[in-house]
Amino acid sequence: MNVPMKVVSLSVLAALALMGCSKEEPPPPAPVAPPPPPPLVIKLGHVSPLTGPQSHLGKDNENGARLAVEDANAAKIKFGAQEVKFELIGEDDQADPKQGNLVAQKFVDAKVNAVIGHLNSGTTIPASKLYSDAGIPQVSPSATNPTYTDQGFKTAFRVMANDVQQGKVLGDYAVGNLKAKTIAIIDDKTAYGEGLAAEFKKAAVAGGAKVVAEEHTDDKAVDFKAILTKVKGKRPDLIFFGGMDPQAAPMAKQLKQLGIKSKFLLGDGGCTTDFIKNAAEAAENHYCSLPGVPLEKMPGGAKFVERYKAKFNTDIQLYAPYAYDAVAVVVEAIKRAKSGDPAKILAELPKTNHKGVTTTITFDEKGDLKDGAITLYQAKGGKWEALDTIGGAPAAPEPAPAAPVTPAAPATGAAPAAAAGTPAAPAAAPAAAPATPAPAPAAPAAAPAPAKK
Ligand code: ABU
Repeated sequence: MNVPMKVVSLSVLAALALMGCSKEEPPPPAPVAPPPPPPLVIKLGHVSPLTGPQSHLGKDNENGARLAVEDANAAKIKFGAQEVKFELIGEDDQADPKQGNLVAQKFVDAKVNAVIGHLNSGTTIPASKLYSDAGIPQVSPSATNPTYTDQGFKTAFRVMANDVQQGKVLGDYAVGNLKAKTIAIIDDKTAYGEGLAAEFKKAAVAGGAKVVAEEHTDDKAVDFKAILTKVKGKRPDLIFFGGMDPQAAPMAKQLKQLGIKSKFLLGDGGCTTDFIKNAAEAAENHYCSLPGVPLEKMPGGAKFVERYKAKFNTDIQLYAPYAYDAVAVVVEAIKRAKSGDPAKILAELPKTNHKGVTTTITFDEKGDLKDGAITLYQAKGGKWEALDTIGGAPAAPEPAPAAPVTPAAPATGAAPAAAAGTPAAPAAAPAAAPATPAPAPAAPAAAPAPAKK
């Protein structure tokens, strides 16, 4: 019995010893960082015509917006520890007001944080009521009818000059520069075409021109021979068309076929790469206007052209840089708000002061671009050449010539300051940037006239 008792006692002692050891505090666990919160996804609705005659313009807008969203995501914006991810939801409104409202309702139901669009005034204006009712910020890159921002909606903004400005410039130019005394006006009965034609007429008549014909078509028509034959009988010095390039290009061809020698003047809807391509030799010498400065004079124009072409393997049609800027001002507002809440974005948008691709963007109290410019172009040798730019941000003052400096002998052997005795570098004034060869027809070659008021 003794031996087993000894064994038991030793076992008990060993167990107690072990228990004594296990009473020691275990090492504290290494601190584990809490997992980062999931990214904040900000949904930006983009809407333009992606099917139908204006699909090339709609795609152009969407491309510009996509590039801006890519850039915003590449910037890896964070609110505290939370990463912000921007998602572009692209929709097609077919340039049709009814379809535009359906898309707008879809965006409202999806609770998008902001809308970029629509492209057309005819869709932008009715849809803006839905966005206003839902408190969703809307920035149109291209809708130019003044009604859009005249309605008093706190949600409505645009990043290009409107048609009150554009119509006046066109009317003044027709009378003052093109010396038109008799004018025929054709429009496509859309909010844009009709509105621009009305503003053009106001200015042309005020300048002393006589309107000898007023005709209307629509934004699906391609045969204008009946209208043009009537117009021909009035022998106008100039024909103005308020509408888009799917109509403007065949109209130019038919003008030529009918032997009509009148000057042909278009607004921005006809001032496109496709007008030149589709009207071909019938485009030659015709005129158009486009809100903004020529692409190669935009602050970020040259780089944008390069990136756009590299990414989409096509030329800019018209509004892509404006769509880029429209996204960028929303992204900037979101950054300032540190929130994707539409109400907070809306509180920030009026404070916008954004150095964009197209210009420095600030808004007036209605949501219109301040200091918008309008540029006039003429079709020459298969591209739009800039003639003159009216308005725009005041040019930066010329730098004062640097006072002659006698370089002092450096006391320490350091190289003299590089600026000593050399003229000061000119301030970066976008409108004064040297013209570069136009890579896209929408980016015409050298503009002879500087921006002026
Ligand atoms: N700005 C011309 C094309 C777009 C619009 O309908 O206003």
